[in-house]
Amino acid sequence: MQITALSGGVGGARFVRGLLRALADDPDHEGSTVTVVGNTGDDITLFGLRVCPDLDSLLYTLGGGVDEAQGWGRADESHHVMAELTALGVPPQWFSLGDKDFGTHVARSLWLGRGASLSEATERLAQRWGLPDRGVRLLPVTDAPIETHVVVDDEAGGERAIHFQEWWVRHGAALPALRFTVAGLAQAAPAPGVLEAIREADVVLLPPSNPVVSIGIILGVPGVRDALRGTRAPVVGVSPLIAGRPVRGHADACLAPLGVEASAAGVAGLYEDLLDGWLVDEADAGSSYPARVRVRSLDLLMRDEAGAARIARAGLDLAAELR
Ligand code: GDP
Ligand code: FO1
Ligand code: CA
Repeated sequence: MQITALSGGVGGARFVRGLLRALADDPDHEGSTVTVVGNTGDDITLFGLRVCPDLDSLLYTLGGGVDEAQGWGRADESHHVMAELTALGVPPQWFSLGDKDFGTHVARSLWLGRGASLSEATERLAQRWGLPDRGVRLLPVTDAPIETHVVVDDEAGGERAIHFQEWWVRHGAALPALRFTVAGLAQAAPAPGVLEAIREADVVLLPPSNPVVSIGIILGVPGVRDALRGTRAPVVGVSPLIAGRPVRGHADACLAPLGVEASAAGVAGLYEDLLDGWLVDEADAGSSYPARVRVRSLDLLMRDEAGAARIARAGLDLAAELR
């Protein structure tokens, strides 16, 4: 079976790790392949290096090297390079990169600088993390450099755009977002294999990633929505909100400027006609959902890999019902 998942960083990576566990535990899914289309709107150039947070969360989580508590960055990290950059007064200091993490950014930037595409650089990193051996292919949604920016009020009664990471990390998403823009999106084509992975999938999964700045960015790359509308595969999503709140992070602050209710039903509406099935937490079983969407409720907390596998299995079961 060919499974395609669109994913952001921490939440998506944990879900995909559970999906791999569910597939490994089920003999019926012997030989299944998983293609993960990763969000690149979070990407940022720092200290002259290209940093791809969501791709790196996916690489480290699926490769077994992630700082489990954070869901991003490497386990057992040190920060000597950052300390030296701080001593040298080199900004920014609000985005903390670990020493091992710097290795990823130096290698990726070197390869890109020599003319490799982001897909090619990502493939080399995926090999280092053993993803092919796990039947996983990780594709950036596009090879074109895109960046999500957040438009906020400036002090003079006007507006200014800041990089998503500055809004999310430096300001903790506390500055009210007026709207999101994605620099470079109009020129962005889906990376090689992305549209085929959606069109030829047996199942397309939307993990409980941030619906606006993770899944939303992927859907905004020209061609992706049409491919999702055109695929014969059932599209099954997992709500990132439980009882009206994100499990972590600030997805509610991302939904507000879109005028979308911070709820499982609100997010289902945001995915509108793309969604065939929707997994919601038991707390949200009683809400009303778009008529065309088949809803299943279950405990939607991924407390550990087994919990994520349980949810992934429910998603595959719902997809089988919908096929
Ligand atoms: P990011 O790019 O690092 O922000 O990660 P994602 O966009 O992939 O996922 C972030 C989303 O995952 C947040 O909106 C969380 O609410 C959601 N999330 C994290 N853990 C869980 C969980 O255990 N269950 C569910 N349903 N959602 C979760
Ligand atoms: N998140 C933070 O809250 N603080 C940080 O200092 C930070 C550093 C960082 C470095 C590399 C990386 O790949 C991710 C990092 N993140 C940090 C998380 C990052 O903002 C999130 O993973 C997502 O991009 C948010 O959707
Ligand atoms: Ca992200």
